[in-house]
Amino acid sequence: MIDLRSDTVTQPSAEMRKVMAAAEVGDDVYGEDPSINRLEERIAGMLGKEAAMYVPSGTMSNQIAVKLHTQPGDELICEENCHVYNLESGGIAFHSQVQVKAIRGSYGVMPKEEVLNAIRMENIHYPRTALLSVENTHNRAGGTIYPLEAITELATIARDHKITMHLDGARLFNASIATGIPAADYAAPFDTISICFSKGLGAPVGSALVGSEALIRRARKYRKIFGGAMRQAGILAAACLYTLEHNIERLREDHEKARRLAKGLRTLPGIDVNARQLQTNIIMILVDRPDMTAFDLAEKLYESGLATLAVDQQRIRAVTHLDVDMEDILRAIDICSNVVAG
Ligand code: TLP
Repeated sequence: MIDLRSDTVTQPSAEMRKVMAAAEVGDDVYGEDPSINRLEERIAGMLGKEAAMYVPSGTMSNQIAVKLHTQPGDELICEENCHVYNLESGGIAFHSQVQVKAIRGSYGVMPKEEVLNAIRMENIHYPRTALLSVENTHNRAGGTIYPLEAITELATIARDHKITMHLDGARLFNASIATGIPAADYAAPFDTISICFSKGLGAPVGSALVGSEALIRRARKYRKIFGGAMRQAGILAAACLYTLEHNIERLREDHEKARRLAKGLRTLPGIDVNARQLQTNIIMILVDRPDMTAFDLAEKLYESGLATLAVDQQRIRAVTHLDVDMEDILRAIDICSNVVAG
């Protein structure tokens, strides 16, 4: 099976497993796991922030960030298809009792006028606008990059209105590799950043929430409350450290594989890939055929040995990653071609 459902599906490599087996560990609830401490220091440094906290998932780091920046009854502004709002099981309401003002974006980018309009004035009837959340790269928009200029504009607006900013940077290194802009430059305007080691970087488990010393100290309390404080998890952190050493630069290979896949698929009747979405490792395959929906096509592809993810009636998501090579991509194109030809 060629698995293009997500870049979360990768297996730890033999070399990574060796590093994991040799990892120094300790009880992280006491702050005594050397591997976790090293990882936290390293990722904070890479993003130009003071501190970081290792957590089991990107969902947890996003949700802790929302909790950190808000009070019950507050409002959060985000793009309408973003992960934190749509794909975290209602966590914003469940954990933080916060409501969402969702803004329609273009390729994941919120028009700054809309963000300005969404900010609540001081009025007894209104919730307080507490947080602006940005996703870079944007998953559902097709791995699109949030341009640095657009982020800078948002930061000015947020500062003027005393609103904090969170970055869901699950795939921030993909943006950085694609544009050549250092991850720290993207991270600079944000109060907190969530980074995932278990997406394109290829670690089996874990994300980090990154920010100031003061925010991360408070975040550690929420991690405990959320049940995410782990013990000898340095064995996992060692794999994350390994990915920071070995797997960032190679993200460009994933982007190249995505472009190759798109090129092959575009030639098929009733199948298209929007060129503007083709910026990193996620491709949204547009299905416009009288004989099948995206769900039907994804099912047929699966039966033929290609796993993808239909996200709605018209779109299938395919994600390239380190466990598929160019040969797999060419085979994937063949499978699509045969299935579409019936
Ligand atoms: N995304 C997963 C699924 O949840 C859809 C995927 O396969 O892409 N932020 C972004 C932008 C994400 O794409 C994801 C995972 C998360 C946060 C959450 O990370 P995890 O799965 O570690 O909780």
